[in-house]
Amino acid sequence: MTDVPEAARRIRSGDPRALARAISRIDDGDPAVIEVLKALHADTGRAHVVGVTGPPGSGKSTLVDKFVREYRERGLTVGVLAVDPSSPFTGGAILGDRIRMQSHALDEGVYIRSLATRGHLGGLSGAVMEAARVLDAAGFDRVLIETVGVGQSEVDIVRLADTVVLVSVPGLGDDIQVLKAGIMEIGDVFVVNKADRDGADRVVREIRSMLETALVNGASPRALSGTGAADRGGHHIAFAAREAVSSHGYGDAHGLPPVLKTTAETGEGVGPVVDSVEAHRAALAETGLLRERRLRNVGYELRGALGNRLLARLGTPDAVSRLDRLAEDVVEKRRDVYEAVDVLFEELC
Ligand SMILES: Nc1nc2c(ncn2[C@@H]2O[C@H](COP(=O)(O)OP(=O)(O)OP(=O)(O)O)[C@@H](O)[C@H]2O)c(=O)[nH]1
Ligand SMILES: [Mg+2]
Repeated sequence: MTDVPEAARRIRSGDPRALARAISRIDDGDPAVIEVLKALHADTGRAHVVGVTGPPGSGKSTLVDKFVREYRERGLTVGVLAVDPSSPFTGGAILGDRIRMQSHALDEGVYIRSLATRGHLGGLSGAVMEAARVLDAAGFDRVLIETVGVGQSEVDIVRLADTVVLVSVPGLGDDIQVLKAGIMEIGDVFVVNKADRDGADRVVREIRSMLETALVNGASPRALSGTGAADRGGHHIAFAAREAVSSHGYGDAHGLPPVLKTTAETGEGVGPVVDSVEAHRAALAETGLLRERRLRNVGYELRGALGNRLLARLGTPDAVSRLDRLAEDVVEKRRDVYEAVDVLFEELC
């Protein structure tokens, strides 16, 4: 049994053991944690959530480690979630992450945790959202979420974060194409890491020209402002509110989001990235887009949660046999598919 008020109190006070416990329960999909999350709800919404995504091995963890340092120097506290959806492949990386984490181990203003999200009902993004809320309630000023940007996970981070840092590296060849396809919807701050390698300037130019092309091709403020464009992200504040944006130093004079080079290993270039994230944060707040973005993200979350609940109901023995009987009805031509769905929907909702 969990003493809910006590667990919530300890989380609010930032007790690392209470944080670890709650996040483990989220990770394991233990429904008992829901009461704790409910008790914390009123304490959430203060942290700025920054998603860091990009291809495997692009240096995200190294960068995040440097972001943490930079934020600590600026007097801000930081919670970090490293999402590891496919442990067989990233086992080594997790080990590397552990070593990096140790440099902050004695700092109370930092909490770092990886998430494997075994069997969470709400899927990966549901668990990450919940864990981020726990860190938010614990009072961390910034919550950084690292996810590997492959396929859908890039999109997921857009649905979780207030600001998305998209990391790329020189020498990936075709991967820039992958980036191209989703680039407009994803990044608020573009980082080309491993700038110590050949080709970084070329990648910067390529990203800039893609963003410019997108701007010229009618990336209208309306379509990108977050209203009426639910699925395309509504992400580019730079396109959406240029005056407010430039007054905060986010983006350039043409309304393009920043594209910056870093060498995460040495920390070179990291300060300006954090400046850009902070400028984006200020601009979001100023223009009202922060609220819009959060409304949209919670909308996704609600839809996902409802879908999961319905799926869970479909999995009960009663529902399974009902479904089997309806399938029989369809095959025997007693009902058509649409009628069968109507019946199921009526019974389940
Ligand atoms: N040359 C160079 N290597 C770097 C730089 N940043 C990171 N690396 C190296 O790139 C490798 C991967 O770095 P990580 O930080 O683990 O990359 P990641 O994106 O977190 O990797 P996954 O989480 O496995 O996707 C490590 O060997 C780092 O030391 C950099 O700026 N320059
Ligand atoms: Mg990593």
